[in-house]
Amino acid sequence: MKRIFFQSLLICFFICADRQVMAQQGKPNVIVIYTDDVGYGDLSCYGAAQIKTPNIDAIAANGLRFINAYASSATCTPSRYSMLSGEYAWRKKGTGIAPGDAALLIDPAKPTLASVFKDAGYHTGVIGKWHLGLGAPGVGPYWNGTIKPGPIELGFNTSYIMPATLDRVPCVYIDGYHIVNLDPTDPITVNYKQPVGNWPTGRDHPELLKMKPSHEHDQTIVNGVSRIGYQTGGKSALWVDEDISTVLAGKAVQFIEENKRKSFFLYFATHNIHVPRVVNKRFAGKSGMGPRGDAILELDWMTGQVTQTLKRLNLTQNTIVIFSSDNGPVIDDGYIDDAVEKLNGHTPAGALRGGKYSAFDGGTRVPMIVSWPGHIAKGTSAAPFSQVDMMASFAQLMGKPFTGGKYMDSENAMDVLLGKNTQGRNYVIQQSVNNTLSIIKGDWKYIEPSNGPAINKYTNTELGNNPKPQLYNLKTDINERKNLADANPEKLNELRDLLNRVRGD
Ligand code: NG6
Ligand code: CA
Repeated sequence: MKRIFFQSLLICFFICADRQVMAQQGKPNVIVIYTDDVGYGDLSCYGAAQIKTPNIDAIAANGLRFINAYASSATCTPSRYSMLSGEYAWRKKGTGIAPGDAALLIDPAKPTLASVFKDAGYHTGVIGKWHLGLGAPGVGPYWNGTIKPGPIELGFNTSYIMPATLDRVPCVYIDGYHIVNLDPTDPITVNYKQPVGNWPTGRDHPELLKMKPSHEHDQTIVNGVSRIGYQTGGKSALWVDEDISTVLAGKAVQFIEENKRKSFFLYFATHNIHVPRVVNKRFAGKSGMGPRGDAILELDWMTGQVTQTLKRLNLTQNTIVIFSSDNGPVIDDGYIDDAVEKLNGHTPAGALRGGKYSAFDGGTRVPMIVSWPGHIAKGTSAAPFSQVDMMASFAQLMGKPFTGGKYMDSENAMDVLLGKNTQGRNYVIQQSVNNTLSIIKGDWKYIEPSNGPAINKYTNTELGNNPKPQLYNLKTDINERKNLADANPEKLNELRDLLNRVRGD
């Protein structure tokens, strides 16, 4: 009798456990591979002929490749802010390119892309570039102690990040609330206003540099590369640029392995292909295009580490992978790395005008690939998509759709991501580095008048600023050459009014 009871208990346990697994299988895992400064023309699946990105291309071959997908902004911080918060960054002051010691920019009291998943029972993680500030408002990060609030307060269970950019101090990883390998007897000091300590700078000691700055980037030297900002102390915690791809890919693989039996969301924010482009020796010199091309190869390898892990763990069918970029491409972004000299006919922005920082489409129209085998038909989507919609889209998928105007900027575009809706967003808004806004609706794009500079003198990028309103027909003029503002005042007014309405003017 007793035996039968225990046997039935055991059978019941297995049935229940199985049900649980089934329930979890119904919910796909989600991985967002969010790259840094990868342009519309930088991948072979987007037409690049000089460089091969087989692992990224394989995602595209098995998924949906978007040709009208947009980052919200032409620089990193505001694009990430918009994607993770569901609110356009230009609604909040101080969300431009953040210094390395900025305080947390996203309000932890509000839902985020991460909390959408966490609330649905997912294990959530961020690995890689953060660049959204850390620590309390007005205080900032407490480098030598507990660094909070940060990703964890925004809904990430796991956080392994680099605080800002590759070219900004402090050059350390943060695991959870603490700097990795920090020796308490060698505390870290960071300053963005004045020199601290006695570590050499690129300005005073160019002879110590293995990669020299082309503009700015001449402050504290770490690992033979001078950065933006001053740092002293924390020697044992410093990252080694050549190893970052291995470290971050390793963390991503570990995250997937550890959570293979749960539903998980991973925001994998790669450091590639931002400057300084100091790749692992396995990739150095391999592209024939200098460090920028080598960084693309390294990024492709990192992507392959993720997709191969999914395959090995039999998770490919149950995982949505989204691959995209935070802003358009830049060639010389501050270091002498042969990027201009070795372009060799490669066009990082493809057929688009401008690049990173720009109001022209090169600034924000980015590669975006979505795959979920068995659920998303393979192909190309021309539907307009804005990354600000990720949050409401995944809230919908999680069965907790947003209602009302509380998240007014993020709209549910899940059917667009799944390839079921080919119309896409009614309009897309873009923000340039100097906050010039543009709006695209149908074939038309309006760039509001701006007295900002026409060219970024450092990077030699056309910024798209013009004191006069600009109106382009992207269908017939993808390169934004023929300003039709005078010829088509009705369209101009329609788009300007729509932009003003969304902005709340
Ligand atoms: C700019 C830096 C650039 C890069 C960028 C941030 C100068 C002149 N330029 O201010 O090198 O670091 O900030 O890039 O300092 S982003 O992709 O993180 O937005
Ligand atoms: Ca970027």
